[in-house]
Amino acid sequence: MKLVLAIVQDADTPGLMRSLSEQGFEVTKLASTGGFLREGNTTLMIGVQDERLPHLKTLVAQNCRSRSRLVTPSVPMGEQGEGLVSDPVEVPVGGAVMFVVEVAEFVRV
Ligand code: 2BA
Ligand code: 2BA
Repeated sequence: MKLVLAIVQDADTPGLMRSLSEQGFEVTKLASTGGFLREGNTTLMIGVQDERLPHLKTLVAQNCRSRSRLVTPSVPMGEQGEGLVSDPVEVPVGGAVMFVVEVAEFVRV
């Protein structure tokens, strides 16, 4: 068994949760925050049998799309040179980031 930690964008979460549920995957949903953008995202914990892992990855890929966000880098006061005044930069986000971890034991008491 594997534990998949999937970090997905909030906008993709309802569709992905629906697909996972329809396909019989069990999921726990956590509200999370990206360390770089400091914006909300969603972390899904999915305990899955090894043979179903490829199917899970396909569903995540189908439901999560890449978007770009404009971010204004913060330049400390007094360090702004001519033409360097915090031009927004485009940052790609997603589709999704997945960590796949070996599960030593799955216990339900
Ligand atoms: P954030 O940390 O808010 O990052 C959002 C996007 O900003 C990232 O998209 C990446 O394209 C960019 N980014 C992140 N850190 C950067 C940096 N130091 N310099 C330049 N650009 C940077 P994704 O890679 O698709 O990641 C989406 C979210 O997945 C991240 O949100 C974070 O919550 C999580 N994540 C990604 N990689 C991770 C990792 N190695 N460990 C834990 N969480 C991770
Ligand atoms: P929920 O997903 O809200 O599920 C509540 C209960 O509904 C489950 O209890 C189970 O009896 C039933 N259930 C869930 N998915 C089902 C499905 N596809 N078909 C039929 N019945 C289903 P528990 O098994 O005691 O799980 C309690 C909570 O633990 C779950 O809440 C979920 O948050 C988490 N969980 C359980 N197994 C998981 C796994 N493999 N991966 C991630 N989270 C899991």
